[in-house]
Amino acid sequence: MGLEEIGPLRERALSLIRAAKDLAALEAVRVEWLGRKAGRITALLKSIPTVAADERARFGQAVNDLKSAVTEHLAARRAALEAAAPRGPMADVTMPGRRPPLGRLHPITRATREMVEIFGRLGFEVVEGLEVEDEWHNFVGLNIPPEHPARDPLDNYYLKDRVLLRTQTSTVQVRVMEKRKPPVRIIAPGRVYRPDTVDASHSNMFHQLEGLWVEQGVTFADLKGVLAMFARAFFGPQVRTRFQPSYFPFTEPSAEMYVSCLLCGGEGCPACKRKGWMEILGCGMVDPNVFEAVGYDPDQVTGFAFGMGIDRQAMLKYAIHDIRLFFENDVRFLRQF
Ligand code: 2U9
Repeated sequence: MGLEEIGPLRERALSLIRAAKDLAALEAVRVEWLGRKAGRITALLKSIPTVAADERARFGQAVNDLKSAVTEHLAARRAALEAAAPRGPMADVTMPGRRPPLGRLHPITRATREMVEIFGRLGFEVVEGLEVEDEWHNFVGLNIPPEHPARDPLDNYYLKDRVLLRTQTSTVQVRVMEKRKPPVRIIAPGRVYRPDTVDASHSNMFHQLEGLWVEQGVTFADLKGVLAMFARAFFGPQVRTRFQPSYFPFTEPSAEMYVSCLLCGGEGCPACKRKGWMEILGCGMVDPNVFEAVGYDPDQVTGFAFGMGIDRQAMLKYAIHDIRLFFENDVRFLRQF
């Protein structure tokens, strides 16, 4: 191959590079010209020692210039093709948009809102308070004496001396009574904390809804009427209610309310331990000591109070067997509500 042929070769190589439509075509050109084994320019480089001595230097120079030119043009073309290459599949902008998945309410939120709505129809106002409380509002104001087992440091999340995570939302009602004069008709939904060992029916954080109605002339009959109405509205009109004496430091007399079993209707089944009844809440007439603690005159007003676990009611209503499901954030569970 003579010196005079190098110019046309260069034109040919550069036009092939310009014509390469994609990276694969460009790579084919590179292999054809610069391939280590059979590249055309590689062959020319290898032939330099065989060229006549007087021509060799100029020929060698020309071949090396050719190699540089082709290498540079390959690199430039590669950069241009890469810049133009679409990244990933092209979007079809004429397609209808993909609907973003709509979230939904957590079953605890749903149950809470339903309860708030039912008590709202009876004139109860929603009040929220603090999750970090002092001993006075969590125990003393509720007539829970220092030696009461509920105050055991091992049964409470104490943050420091006399400050703890509330174990019941009653603290909210105490605060409202300190601030306002009767009549008071409020419900307090919210989180409470107890260091229980977690299992299918216990969580160290759960939700309560407590209520309080204080006014001149409020009686146990009002308590029964309000709570029976709640049970029918929340669980269904077929539900029957039963009250059974109980004891709480903050109410006197105290009771537990049972509803006819939501599964068997009262016949007796494994869910109600064959009793036909399920306990759903505690209640009672506010203890005079509680009124005195907040500055109400127990000779002037009476009131009733109640408390229930929202998680427990939601489990009964939606037939959920494990309280832990509420707090695991598994969408396969949450999607069902
Ligand atoms: C004031 C006075 C009295 C709230 C009440 C209960 C009975 C009760 C439990 C039910 C299951 C808590 O969620 S649970 O673990 N509660 O049995 N609560 S009477 O009584 C009050 C509240 C505030 C000022």
